[in-house]
Amino acid sequence: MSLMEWSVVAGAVVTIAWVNWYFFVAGRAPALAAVAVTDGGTGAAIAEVVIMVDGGYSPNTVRVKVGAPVRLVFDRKDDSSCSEEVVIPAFGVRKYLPTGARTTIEVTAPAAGTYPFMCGMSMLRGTIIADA
Ligand SMILES: [Cu+2]
Repeated sequence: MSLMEWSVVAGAVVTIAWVNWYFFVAGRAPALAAVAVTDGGTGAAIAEVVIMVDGGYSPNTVRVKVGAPVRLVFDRKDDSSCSEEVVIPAFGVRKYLPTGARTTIEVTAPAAGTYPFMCGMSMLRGTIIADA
């Protein structure tokens, strides 16, 4: 093959690699451990994690401890009607998220397992993973 042909092949390989990375790796925000902060009122440690809502949830996976209350702070940036509501079925939560504001939802996982959360239409999705 000529140098020109080799460079076309190399370009295609790089493009394919990038596309795979973009869709299969970059799109998945890493699981983020909930950060413990101290509750000023009771002095008890409570985990808190900020989840940015902007066409999706970032991070979209949150790790929590079974039996420990955790504050999910939804920080909504976009104004698409899709993300205006967040639903956490396992906890009976359905909450409106105003754009440009932080909405705090406190949950306590009763048992180890995964608890999905999603927008009102189940298009945007995230997962709470509870470990003992
Ligand atoms: Cu939606």
